[in-house]
Amino acid sequence: MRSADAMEPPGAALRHDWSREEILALFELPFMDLLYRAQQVHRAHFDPNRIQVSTLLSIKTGACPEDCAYCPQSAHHHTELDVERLLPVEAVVAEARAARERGATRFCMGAAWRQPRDRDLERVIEMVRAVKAEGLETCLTLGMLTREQARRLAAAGLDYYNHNLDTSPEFYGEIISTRTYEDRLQTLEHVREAGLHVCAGGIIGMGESRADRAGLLQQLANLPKHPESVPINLLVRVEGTPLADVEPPDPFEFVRTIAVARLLMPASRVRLSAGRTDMDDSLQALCFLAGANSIFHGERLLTTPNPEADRDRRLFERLGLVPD
Ligand code: SAM
Ligand code: DTB
Ligand code: SF4
Repeated sequence: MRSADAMEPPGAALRHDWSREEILALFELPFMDLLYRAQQVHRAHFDPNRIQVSTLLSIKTGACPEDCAYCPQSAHHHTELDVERLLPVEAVVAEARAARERGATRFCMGAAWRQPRDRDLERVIEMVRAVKAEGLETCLTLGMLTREQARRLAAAGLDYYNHNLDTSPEFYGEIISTRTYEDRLQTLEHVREAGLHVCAGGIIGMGESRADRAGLLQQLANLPKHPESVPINLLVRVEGTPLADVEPPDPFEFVRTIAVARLLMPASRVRLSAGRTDMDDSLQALCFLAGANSIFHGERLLTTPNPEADRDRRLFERLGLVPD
């Protein structure tokens, strides 16, 4: 095993051969050393004062056949949620325009599907074309994709596809039973092969161990190519889901996870994703210091609240952060 001290200096070639032990050694560094290293690597690849801003919209909400234990949209759980069919294209475009006016550069559309039907994909493709025409980058998260579906989306001009691994292969079975880890890896392969940018990350705070957090990051970093975007979500605990009462993680452990993601995937955007409403401004600032350089902006994620636009604007001002 290589010790954490024997790592390459910032700016060295990207690696895809991380062992679980090496990653755990990073997690175990004294907090100040870990953050210092993460900040060094961050500065070697990015302007540390700039941040990418995406906005999310749920284009089809709830009644999902999958049983993801964290998710308010699963039909297996009893949450208070207004189920909504696939939105009309015009409604999506209106939301995209509003997001652009609030400073977003990427518009991410999410659907509560196991996988899209080809018929639904037609309308989603229209959405991608229309949102792009508004001058925004596009991202979709629709569940599993076949090779052919990924190709069709790429041909339509889609920029990013989000598909999360969520957790380690070992813990995965505690969270989802209706699709396998291998299914998820296969979708990521189809997305990559189609030439789309990959957005893949996971969720912290589901009762997983540090070894599981290391396992998630190992899977992401050891993909043949690092995802361009790595969302790290703090579980939003929603009443009616099996994870509603899980103990929240130590906030510093969350920051450590961001820092390790930054060290393993130096050139990727690490997104401080769900869970910001449960964080105060200092904790968010620590996440940015640890290497997070992307957020979801706007008062809703897919179905749960996100910080108010004004609060984010003030936070950016106080920290001197400039949206990309
Ligand atoms: N149905 C598609 C799928 O699962 O791939 C796309 C939408 S799904 C809501 C997108 C991602 O949101 C999930 O993979 C999960 O990582 C994240 N997510 C869902 N519920 C969450 C929660 N309560 N807290 C944090 N992240 C959550
Ligand atoms: C991601 O990693 N997080 C976003 C996005 N990708 C699709 C979704 C977060 C969802 C949080 C729960 C909700 O609002 O329903
Ligand atoms: Fe369905 Fe996606 Fe929620 Fe899982 S995470 S229940 S697949 S919407």
